[in-house]
This record gives sequence, structure tokens and C-alpha cells, in this order.
Amino acid sequence: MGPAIGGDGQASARSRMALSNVRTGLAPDAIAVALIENLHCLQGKRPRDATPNDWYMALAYTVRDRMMERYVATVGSIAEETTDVKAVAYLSAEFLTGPHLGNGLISLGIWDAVEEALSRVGQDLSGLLEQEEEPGLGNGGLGRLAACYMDSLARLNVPAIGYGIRYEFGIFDQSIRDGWQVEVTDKWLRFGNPWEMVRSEIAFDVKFGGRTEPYHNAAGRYCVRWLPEKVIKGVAYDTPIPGYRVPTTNLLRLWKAEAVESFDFEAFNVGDYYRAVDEKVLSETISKVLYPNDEPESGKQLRLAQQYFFVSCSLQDMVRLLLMRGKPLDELHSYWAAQLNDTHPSIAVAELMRLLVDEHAMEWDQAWAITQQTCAYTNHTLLPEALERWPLPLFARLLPRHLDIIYEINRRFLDELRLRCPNEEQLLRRLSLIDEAGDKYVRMAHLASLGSHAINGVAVLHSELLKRTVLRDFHLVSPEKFLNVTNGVTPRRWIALSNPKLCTLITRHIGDRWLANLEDELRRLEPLADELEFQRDWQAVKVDNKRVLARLIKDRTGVIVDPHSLFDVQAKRLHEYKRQHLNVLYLVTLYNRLRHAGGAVTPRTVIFSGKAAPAYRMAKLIIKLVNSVAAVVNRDPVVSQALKVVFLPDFNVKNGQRIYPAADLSEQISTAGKEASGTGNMKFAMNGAITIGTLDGANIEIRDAVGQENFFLFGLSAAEVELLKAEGYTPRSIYESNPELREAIDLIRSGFFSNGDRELFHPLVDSLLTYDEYMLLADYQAYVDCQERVSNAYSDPNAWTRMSILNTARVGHFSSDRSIREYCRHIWKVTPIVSDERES
Ligand code: 26V
Repeated sequence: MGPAIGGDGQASARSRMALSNVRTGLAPDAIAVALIENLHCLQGKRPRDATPNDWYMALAYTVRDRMMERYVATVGSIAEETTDVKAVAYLSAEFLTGPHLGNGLISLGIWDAVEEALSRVGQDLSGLLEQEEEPGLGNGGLGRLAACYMDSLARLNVPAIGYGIRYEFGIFDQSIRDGWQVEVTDKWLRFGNPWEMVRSEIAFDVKFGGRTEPYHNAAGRYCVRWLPEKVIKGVAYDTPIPGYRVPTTNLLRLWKAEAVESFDFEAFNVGDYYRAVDEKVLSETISKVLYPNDEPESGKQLRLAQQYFFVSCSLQDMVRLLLMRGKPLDELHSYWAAQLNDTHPSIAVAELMRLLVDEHAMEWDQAWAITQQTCAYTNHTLLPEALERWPLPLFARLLPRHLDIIYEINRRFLDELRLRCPNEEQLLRRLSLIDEAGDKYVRMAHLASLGSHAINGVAVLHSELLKRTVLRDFHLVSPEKFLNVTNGVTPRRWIALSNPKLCTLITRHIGDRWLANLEDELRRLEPLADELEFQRDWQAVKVDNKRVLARLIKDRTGVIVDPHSLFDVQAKRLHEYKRQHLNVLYLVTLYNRLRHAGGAVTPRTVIFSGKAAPAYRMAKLIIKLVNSVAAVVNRDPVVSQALKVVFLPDFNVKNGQRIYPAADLSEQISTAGKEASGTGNMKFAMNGAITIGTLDGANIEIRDAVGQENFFLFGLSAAEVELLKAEGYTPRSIYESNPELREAIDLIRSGFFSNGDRELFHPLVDSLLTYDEYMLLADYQAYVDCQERVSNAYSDPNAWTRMSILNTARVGHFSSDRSIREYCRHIWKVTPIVSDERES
């Protein structure tokens, strides 16, 4: 400090230091002062007047402040000329992050300090964690996977931006009335969102509709201009994503739709003020609401508009950042890897072509090479009805220029193929980007596959089936593009945050490096599986977690459950292929057995949780059935001694954090070949639940990892399912030849669970007896027998606990850190920098 600064200067330096300490200090003192300051400056409250939400906000800003230094540095590495790193753009219509506060505390390593600081100001951390309204910007597995991947990207020090939509209303809240699902709007932004920073200066125009027009530019080059009918503005909202105990803090950049001020200027001037305001409202609907991703598409124009909206903003932003770094556009693929999370962002292929060719005057061939080298596509489902395709007229109306571009991509692709495979017109028709069999459609999975250099499935079986079924022809012509990256989940949220007691127990025995390196470290628990004392501690943690869940169940449903009973849990979206109703058939069978025979059994609490797509009638009927069976079972004085059935409403990230740690048994019972991967299966196993499951999705790999003796396997394999279908499957004959099954189905049919109403469950029973698309009856007996094995195993607590420990110890492979390392190495060609000694 120079001599010119006298006493005053020193004082201001001191106050600057104090200020920075308030903003960055990690000790309890600094945090406590920051809390009071934030309460004062941001909430305008004195401690004694503050509501729990005021305290939550003050704490959230206190934690966010402590992310900023790393955040600014990481963003700098993506935007500044001095760096040469390749960054990842994870394009996803969904990011189901769940609450940010607890995760932030864990990543920054300030949990204890914050607890201490809060106690000094008379507050309690667990209460404030409860205050956070979770951003439910996803439907289920696909959106949650994107969130886990953002966590791992940061943890591995890979600079990345998650690009998506800032939905004003996320996934609906589910409540149960009279046993039926009722959807309630998710007003998650109601009390403000302290984690996001609006970047009004980062905004892009997005065009819609209108027509295209050819012209020749000054150099005489043939060009096309797009004269849109409408323009909408996308504004960036950034949320920091801190990596676990590393310098990297990435960002989630979500786009909000706004009206373009200039667009209706004329309307303002001619006095049509209200029409202009109407336009504004219309523009904003683009980012209003999250759509279900598991409902058949019914040509929803707004959904295609959403997809194009976020993709266009994101690509424009990537180009802007590249140019800011002083890099030439023809090196885009050296500085950006764009991952398409399912086909929802697949319009990126055509949009990137449009930006390069129309807006930046690049030659077609070069633009195409860059597009292919930049993009990669992850497929998340094989269900044929799930493959996105847009009716051609709708597509032409909304995105006329993109349709031109898609036709041109297609023409070149098919011409080239014609040379490679002459006389294969059938093959060409099947590969075409346009489905012309009847009404015409744009096939989005084909666009994504063609425009990408890599195509991956999300579990070994899924990737194999992908090559043999929905993308068979693409595999035939470009086998080198295909690979598998099995999904993973972040142990920071799904063990450390959700199961702190287990976390402490593990750390006490194997040290604290496992959370950063699950694959190598967690297996050091294996030798402890046989130690009685460790088993006792393990059991104590599980029972504690079960008590917590039992309290939640009591609060939300009124049902009292016994924490010492076997907690048998199926928590996931409701879908026929996931077969929650197979679980119900078993429950009704068990109910019948208990009524008829009584006797000693292993007491069970069977817990269901999950949302049904609002228009999916059968899924909603299955919820009603679960609740109807639950009502009868729970009120039966004899049966309810041994069996309780609960439907816990509103399965979301927050509730998941209570459910996974409390489960003894994890139900993963989808029809083999239908569940692409599953990720709940991994969360349960990490928390020591044992799986009862089919050979489907990642179950297969989980079983290989934990050992077949520590997994309850039942049911047909994917190949057997196909064979049986081909031979002609007749569910009715199984019903007729299996007395217990018949009794269960007849009881449901008789109105026994529906106050005598024989019609209520008719559609369900009828579909099982006539088609049984998902082959419940074929797997029924194997499932019931397998559940018997489960009950027997649970009656030996030590043997069960040993299995439970081994499940946790052996599932390190399913950390999303491992998945992200694979994406980095095999698809993105970026080198993760790992902060500890493990080689990347
Ligand atoms: C889409 C549809 C659309 C038509 C009607 C039925 C239906 C059912 C499911 C879907 C799936 C949409 C994509 C999706 O969420 N896939 C999930 O992705 C997870 C992450 O990779 C994976 O673990 C799940 O197995 C997979 O279902």
C-alpha cells in the first residue's frame, strides 16, 4: 500500500477485508455475520421479525456468495481469449436439480460451519433446508440424470454449461384425493429463487413461422433468408453448479421467453396497446410449463416451439462465447461438445446448419462436418410410441427454414447411400429423415443420429437393443457411431446429502475420500460385511432412516407403519411397463394367503410413490388401485399386523432423499427390454437396499456388480419376452391355470376393493386378460416365488445386513463420475482434470 493512503485508507482496506470476509469467509463467525447482514440488506428484516423463509433466503445468498469466486473463474475459462479448453454444452429440455442448498453446503465443505453459525443466531439448519421449494424442471429419470451429470462435470473440473428452459411451472405437485391423483400447479418461483442470476444482457432473438426467400449476396452466392412471422426473445438465467471440493463451479443456463420490445412497435403507435400486451403474454407462454415426456405426442405445437426456442438460444450463445474467445467459427467443434439429451434438442442439428450457412455464410459441406463433429446423441427409450416425430405441416408452419435444411440434409444423405447401397430403396425409405408411409412426419431420432458423430444408449442391454431395433438401419450404415454409456447417479446427493448417518458410518471406517472416488474406494467396505459390530451399526442407521420415513408417511397419509418391518419400495413414474400393478397382484395374493391361513410371516410395509402423466388414464387407475387395496389391507385387523400398504404422494427429489435411505427392498420389476436403464435402482442399491428385479436396463449390470447371491432375480429375459410374443402369448390361459392368480384378479374384478363397483377396475383387468402387453401374467408366479425368497432372507437379519452392505460396497461403478469420465473420453474428447491423485 503506497504512502498516499493514510489512516483513512487503512480503515477502508480493513472494512473491505471485513466485507470480503462476510462474502467469502468459511468460518462460523464470518457466516453468522453474513447471515445477519443478508437478512438486513436483502430481506429487510431484523432477526426477531424474520420468517423461516427470510432465514432461508439469507442463508441461500450467504452460500451462493461463497460460490462466486470459483464460478467467475470457471465462466472465464469458457469465455476468455486466454484459455484453450473444450467445454461441454449439455442440451436438455429437463434438469431435475432438486433443492440446491444442502448440495451447496456439501460441495463447499461448509455444512458444519453453517450449522454452527445458525445455532449462534438461534436457527436450525434442518428446518431451513425444508424451506427450499425444489425446482422440479423435469419429469423423472431423464431430467434427474441431467442434474447428476452437471454435478459430476463440475466435480471432474470439466467446464460445462447445462442449457435448458426456465419453466415457470415445473412438474405438477401430486396430491391424492379419494385414492385418485390430483395435479396441482407447481408455483416454484412464488417466493423468489435465490440461486439464479438473470443475465438481461445475454438475450437472443428466436424466429418462428413465416416463409423463406432465396437471394444472391454481394459475392453472387446463393443464399436464403427467413422472413419470420414472429420473433421471441430468450433471456438467460444462470444457476451456479459447484463441484464437490474442487475449484470448478459450472453453470446451468436456462432460457426464459419474453416479448421482443420492438416487434409490436407499430401496434403501440397506432394505439392498439392491448393487442401488443396480448402478444407479450403469448410470447411468454413458450417457457410457461413443462410437458410430460412420457405421454404420446399429440402434435403439440407449443412443445416443438419450446424445443426450438431453447436450442436456438443455446447455440447462439455457444457461437457468441466462441467468438468472444477469438476463435474462428470453423473450429467450433474443437471448443464445444454438444450433447443432445434425447431427441428433445435434436432440432439443434438443423439450427446449427442454419446459423453456420445462413447467418455466417459458411459452405454447406464444411458446416455439415462441423455440425456432426460437435453433436452427439443419447437415446433414452426404445418404446416405439416414444420416438418423437412431428407432423410435416406443423413443422413447416413453425420452422419453414429448418424444413428446407432437413430436406437438403436428407437429399444428400440418401444420394450418398444410393451410391453405397444400390437397389436398396426399402432401406433408404426406412432411413429417411421424413416418414412418408402415410401422413408425413419429420423423424427426430433420425435427425439426431445423422447429425451426430456418436450415438449412445444408457445401459449395456439398452445399447444392444438400440442397435437391433429402433436404430437398426443407422447401425447398419454407421456402426462406428454407436456406443454404450451406462447411466450413473451422484453420490453427493444420493448418499451424503440424503443419508448423512450412513455417510458418517462409512467415513469412520474408510476415510473421507470415497465421495470423490466411489469406484475405487467404496469397495473397501467389503471386508466389513462379515463383522458383527459393523453390521449392528449398519442396521441401526437403516432403522433410523426408516423411522424418519415412517414419520413422513404418518404426516402425509395418516398410516402408521412399523420401522422394524421390511420396507419394500417401488418409487418411480407410474407406467404400465414398470408394472406397479404386478406388485399389486402380489399384494392381493399375500392378502388372500394371510386371510386364509394366517400364521407366521415376515411383516412388510409396501410403499409406492410416483406420478402419472396427467392424460395417462391407465396409470392413474393403477394409483387408484394401489390406494384401494391399501385401504382394505390397512383396515383389516389381522392382515395389517403383517402387511401395510402405502401410497406416498408427490414423489420428487426431496421425498426421494427420504425414501431411498429407508428402503430394505428395491422393486425394479419392469418387463425385460423396456426400461432403458433406470437410475432409482442405483440410488436404492447405494443406500443398501437389495433389489428384486428383472434382467432389464442397468439391473443386469447392478446384479453383475453386487453378485447374484445379493440380488433377487426373477422373470423372463428380454429374449424370452420376444420369443413368447412371437409364439403367440395368451395371458388368459395363464389366468385359467393358476388358482392364486385367478383368485387375486377375481377379487379385484368383484368390486371387493371398490365398494362393490365392478366397473372401476374393469379396463385394467380387461387389458391384462386380453393383451397383457407388458406380460405381467407371464412373470406373476416367478415374482410371487421370488418374494417368498425375500421374506425368508429378511428373517435372518445378519445375512440380510451382509447383503445390504455388499450392495453398497459394490455399486461404486454407478457413480455419475464414472459415466461422465466415459462421455469425456469416448464422445466429447475432453480431458477431465481431477483434483486428487487418481488418473483421469
Ligand atoms: C416416453 C414415452 C412416450 C410415449 C408413451 C410412453 C413413454 C414412456 C417413456 C418415455 C421415456 C421418455 C424418456 C425417458 O425419460 N427415459 C428414461 O431415461 C432415464 C435416463 O436415461 C432411464 O433411466 C429410464 O430407464 C428411461 O425410461
